[in-house]
Amino acid sequence: MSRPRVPPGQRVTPGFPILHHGGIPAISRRDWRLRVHGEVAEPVELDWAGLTALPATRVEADLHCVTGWSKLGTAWEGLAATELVRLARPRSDHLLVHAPGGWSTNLTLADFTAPGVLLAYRHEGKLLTREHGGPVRLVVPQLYFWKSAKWVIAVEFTATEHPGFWEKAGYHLRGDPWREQRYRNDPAWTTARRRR
Ligand SMILES: Nc1nc2c(c(=O)[nH]1)N[C@H]1C(S)=C(S)[C@@H](COP(=O)(O)O)O[C@H]1N2
Ligand SMILES: [Mo]
Repeated sequence: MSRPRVPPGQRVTPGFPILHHGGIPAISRRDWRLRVHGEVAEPVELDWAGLTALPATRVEADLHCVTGWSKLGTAWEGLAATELVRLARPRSDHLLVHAPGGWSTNLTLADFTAPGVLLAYRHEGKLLTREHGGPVRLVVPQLYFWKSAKWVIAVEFTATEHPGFWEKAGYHLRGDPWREQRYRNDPAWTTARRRR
């Protein structure tokens, strides 16, 4: 049996809304750095040249924002998150993805290394725009789109699970759209009922 393309409680939008907390940080490709640190055997620092010298992966993803819009069939290119994990060799199962201004989101190692998770720098064949998270954003296709951190500057492996920005504000720690894990206390199973 095949499941529907759109998760419960979502509506497809033809546009590409721009959504984030706070302002749009101005990070040039020349100044951008990614640090992979914390509970890792091998801390990693990558700049733009280093990132784009690594083999790129192309992924098609359906995006599901927790506010209710979904955008289907988006194209991304970048470094597979599994490659970063291969380089850094984490010693823990939890991580925080950091953006400027103190914004972060938490992921498990299993979600970070799931198929299709990318440090993306191209979208629909073009370099990623600043509004959508350029120079480099995360794309985590299997979870609500808030987990896809824009303007990624660090990945910090942590010994235990630490809620990120929206997770501290009451959103779910995992955020699986197929199980409608919108808010912290939502059950871990699918309900047909809309909540907002
Ligand atoms: N750094 C950062 N990344 C973020 C956010 C944010 O506030 N800050 N918002 C998230 C949310 S809620 C969504 S829906 C998507 C929106 O990405 P878009 O603006 O490219 O559509 O970015 C996610 N990544
Ligand atoms: Mo969102």
